[in-house]
Amino acid sequence: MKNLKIAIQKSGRLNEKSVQLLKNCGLDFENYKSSLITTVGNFPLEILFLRDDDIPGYVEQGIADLGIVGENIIDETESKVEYIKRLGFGKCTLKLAIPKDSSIQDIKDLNGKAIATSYPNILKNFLDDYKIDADIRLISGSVEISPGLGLSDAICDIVSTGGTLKSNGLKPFADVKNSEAILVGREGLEGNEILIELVQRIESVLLAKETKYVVLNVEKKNLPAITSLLHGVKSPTVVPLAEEGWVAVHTVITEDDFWDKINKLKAEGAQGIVVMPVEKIIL
Ligand code: PRT
Ligand code: ZN
Repeated sequence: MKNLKIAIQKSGRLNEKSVQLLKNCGLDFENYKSSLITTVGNFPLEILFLRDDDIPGYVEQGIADLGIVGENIIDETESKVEYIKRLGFGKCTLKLAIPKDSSIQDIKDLNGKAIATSYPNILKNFLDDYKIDADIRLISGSVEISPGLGLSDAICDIVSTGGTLKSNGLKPFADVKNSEAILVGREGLEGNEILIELVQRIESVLLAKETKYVVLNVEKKNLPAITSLLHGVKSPTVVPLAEEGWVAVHTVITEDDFWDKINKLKAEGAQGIVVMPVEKIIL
């Protein structure tokens, strides 16, 4: 079968995590910063290293079969690509922001105002939804300094921690779009066996990342209360301890309700709780 090609960011915020995800899928390749393309040794895949802005277009045109790129870039380039999997990293929000002392209070107040952004298409669609007619000024970098320079009344830019806005005297005003890294594919790739295998591996890596392996000790009389709190992959494993009347319980817990679960387990008599990372889960 013909190798698939996947495009990932060459350098920048998504590069490291994209490379790590593919490596965690068991793919063996050299991450040469200087080359544009590398071949995976143990899987029918080639990796293209590109600027993130070029990835959706390459996938749309079929030069790459797959790509890992921020949703913000897919939307801004208005590329026709298939969403295959949300990857849970590169999370950020495209926000409107205004100077701290701005008189703008409502989205309607943006009428006739100048807004600097690197995302003119997404912003235009957002403003159209609110029937706002603003002057969108395209700036390719350092958007956050434009109000201070008198170039705009507001900005529309990517925010993750909010630190950049704050240090430039700006405050977030409205969320335009949430974004995260997405695995996208060209049209017509459905049913491709290499893709199916790759997606299966990605899913097992993502699932494992959200999960912790937990071992705890509990007195047998408290076991029903403990097991009622746990599901495991199928159900928890219970093994006897050398000390009479005690058992060890092995299970997995998801990250989102981790501390809540641990506190409930402690309240029901769990002791010596050991938590370990999980590498992969194959359902
Ligand atoms: O060279 P290339 O074109 O490939 O990269 P790039 O410089 O255009 O993009 P890069 O590497 O900065 O970001 C790649 C992708 O990461 C983006 O398209 C988003 O999907 C995602 N992402 C996640 C972010 C951020 N977080 C982020 N914080 N992209 C940019 N930022 C910038 C933002 O523009 C602002 O300048 O970080 C600043 C704000 O950060 P905070 O933490 O101060 O709020
Ligand atoms: Zn870019």
